[in-house]
Amino acid sequence: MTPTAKQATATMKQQSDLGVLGLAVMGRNLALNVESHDFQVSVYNRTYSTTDEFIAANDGKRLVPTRTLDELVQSLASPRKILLMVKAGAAVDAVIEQLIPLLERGDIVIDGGNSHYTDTERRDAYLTSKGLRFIGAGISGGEEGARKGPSIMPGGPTSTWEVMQPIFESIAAKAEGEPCVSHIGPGGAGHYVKMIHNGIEYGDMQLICEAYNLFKAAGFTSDEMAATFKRWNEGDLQSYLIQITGIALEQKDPQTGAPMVEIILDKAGQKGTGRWTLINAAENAVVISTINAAVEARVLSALKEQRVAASRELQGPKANITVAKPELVAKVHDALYASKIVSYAQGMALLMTMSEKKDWQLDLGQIAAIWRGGCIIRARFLNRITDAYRSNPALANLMLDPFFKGVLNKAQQNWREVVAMAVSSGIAVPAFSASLGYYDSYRAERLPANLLQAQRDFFGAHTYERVDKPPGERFHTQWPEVIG
Ligand code: 2AM
Repeated sequence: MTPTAKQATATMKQQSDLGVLGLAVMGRNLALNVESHDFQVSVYNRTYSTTDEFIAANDGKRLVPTRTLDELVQSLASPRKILLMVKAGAAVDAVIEQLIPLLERGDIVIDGGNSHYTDTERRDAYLTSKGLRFIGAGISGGEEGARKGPSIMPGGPTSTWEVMQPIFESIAAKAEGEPCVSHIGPGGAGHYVKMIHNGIEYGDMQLICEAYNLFKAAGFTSDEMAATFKRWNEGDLQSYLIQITGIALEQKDPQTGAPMVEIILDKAGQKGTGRWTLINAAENAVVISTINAAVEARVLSALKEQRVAASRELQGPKANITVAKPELVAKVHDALYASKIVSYAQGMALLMTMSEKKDWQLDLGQIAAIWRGGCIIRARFLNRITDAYRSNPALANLMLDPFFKGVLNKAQQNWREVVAMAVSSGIAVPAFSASLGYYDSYRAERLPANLLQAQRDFFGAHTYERVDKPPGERFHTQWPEVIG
């Protein structure tokens, strides 16, 4: 035994504070993170060799390997706390079924995977009916976040949250000294908020890609682009995604010496949380056009073979960006910032709608606050979102907050010019233009929906309201008959 192992053994408790079930990379890193905060952690993996390797690689730590679920359960202090880090879907249900007969009343199961919130609601009701307690916790931050401090979005009863609070708060990322975790709401609220986080992440990523694409069309080198993103990371666009974009753009391919990014195939994958967000928004009639554009951009990117063929068939203009580089950088900055605000405004509107529908009482300011650290969308400007909802919790739309309104009003001219430039150069900017379309629709006193209502009344006698009569009073016109 090494001296550190001896030392650790001496401080080992009889029973562990937490069990981690599932030792893929997220589970392993979370177990190490919890252990590093003075907790003793029991670990279990279906395939024992993984547990064995994990323990061997972490000699001397307060980790207890267990071979069976029974052994895992017996190794935990009461009330037992078991963090499931298994693949979302059927595996979660399978593991829960196996745990139920082994657990005692009041024990706590936490699902830390990317489960769909409706699955979480179902499991919450099921486990509650068995006298057990359940937390559905969205965990964001990838491998590194899991190890060093993720953003955690736990949903479940307040009393269960209170039991988990010390562990969650100690392992979460810290932003300006505050842990990036707080009780989101009951049932599926935590996994729901994590889903929206991922949708927003899709939007942020696509917007950055559109900025890059414009720079590329304007003849920027990768190093010039890298320098631009690095500079932006010092200002109001500061965020993890801008930061890693700057670093990625200056990376060279060791084999060819070419910029790494240009060697990577332009065919994006997705795991589905963005799509879930779209489905939920459609079900609730909330517009999230920026996230929608981002998800669809990935879908279109995956049609690489079709796109290559179509590029020889369908015509477009020659890219013609004549603006001087520093001026272009300033304009694209504004387009990106404004589009990003719109994307968050849409995401927040969806959160607010669902909060009301489900009576989750989501604290939007607090949600933005726990996204400031640990997670993929961490960014300086989230402080502004927190401030916006703290000063006006009933804010109808984030764009109307005095700070964001000021930014949008200042940026809108450049934003339009960027979209116009892209359109006239034949460069697709689906997320920039979806955001601008939302902005222009939302701020329009009068939309062409009057004509739409006329059409509906024409073919379907759907009736309409009049501008000169009180709301709710319905009218119908005898439209001329259409011949043929
Ligand atoms: P494994 O190493 O035995 O495959 C991510 O896939 C994690 O989920 C892994 O730790 C994996 O265990 C675990 N996992 C997947 N399906 C499972 C199941 N039905 N029961 C238990 N663990 C499962």
